Amino acid sequence: MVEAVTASTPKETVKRTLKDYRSEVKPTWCPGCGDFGVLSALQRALAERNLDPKDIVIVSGIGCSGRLPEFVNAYGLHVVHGRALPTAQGVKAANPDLTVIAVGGDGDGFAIGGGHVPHAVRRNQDITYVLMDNQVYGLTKGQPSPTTPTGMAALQRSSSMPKMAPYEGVLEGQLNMLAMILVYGCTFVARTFSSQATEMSKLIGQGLDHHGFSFIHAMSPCPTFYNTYDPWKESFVPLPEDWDDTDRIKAIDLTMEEANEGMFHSGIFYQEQRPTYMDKVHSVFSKAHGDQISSIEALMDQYA
Ligand SMILES: Cc1ncc(C[n+]2csc(CCOP(=O)(O)OP(=O)(O)O)c2C)c(N)n1
Ligand code: SF4
Repeated sequence: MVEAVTASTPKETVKRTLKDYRSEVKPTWCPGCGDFGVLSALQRALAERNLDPKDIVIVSGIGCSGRLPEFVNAYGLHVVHGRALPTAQGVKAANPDLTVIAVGGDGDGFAIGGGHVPHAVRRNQDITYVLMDNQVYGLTKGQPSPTTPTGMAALQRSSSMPKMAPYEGVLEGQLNMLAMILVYGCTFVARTFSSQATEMSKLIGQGLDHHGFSFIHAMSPCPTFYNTYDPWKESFVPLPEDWDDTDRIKAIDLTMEEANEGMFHSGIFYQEQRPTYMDKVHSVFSKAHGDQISSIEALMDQYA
């Protein structure tokens, strides 16, 4: 007997697999680049959530890492250097139903784009920012970035410091990205390593599930210009099992200790629930309009 299809009959759910999130463009990264691990971890997190590719927008700035959106079957925006976050916030504000992900490198995010980070964080838009940190400018061939360790002499062939490097290494101080993002007030902060694919995928997924701005510090080596695979394998340790991820001050302290001891913890440093920017916009809207106009969409329709 054929059952009648009614309005209440649930629609057939399409079960997607990993290949549904692969675009036709093959990655152009160097062999062994950590960004391959980040790409597959992100694709896996999307597949596990069975998200419809047409509802996903990935926004990137410029850099090797900035190429990532081309390799994912989803909407992608490859924008001006350092401007992934403002663009991603605009996309989310225009259509809050979309899953919006910003990606990019340490140079893109914390050098030229560094002024945008605190404002994206304090707005707490529901966006996931995957920061692919290789501690170097990869695309432009090996100049030091804001996260290159001070004194690093491995970049001595860098064209930006040809005489200095063999004697002193990198002269500038190294930014502590996680401490900064925690002080800015981020509502979800995690770190992971591209060689630990399962954990990276899990943490990116938890960032996607978080209602608010999530920051994933995805450490992703550049074997061509600054090969950190071996030292990072040694220095990555999971956060303690009894880690309290609701204590922001403790999380900041830990990032300072790490900087002194040359180690990295992986896992969720901090998380809390707070209203997002769009939650607040909707709340203001309903106070201002009461029952007269049911939604922002209805208000906009008046001008259509
Ligand atoms: C306005 C502007 N300034 C400088 C550049 C040159 N540039 C392109 S990518 C880049 C840095 C890339 O480093 P990072 O963001 O760490 O990404 P990676 O290539 O390491 O993934 C720079 C300085 C540019 N494209 N546009
Ligand atoms: S230069 Fe470095 S960051 Fe860029 S693709 Fe090659 S390995 Fe990756």
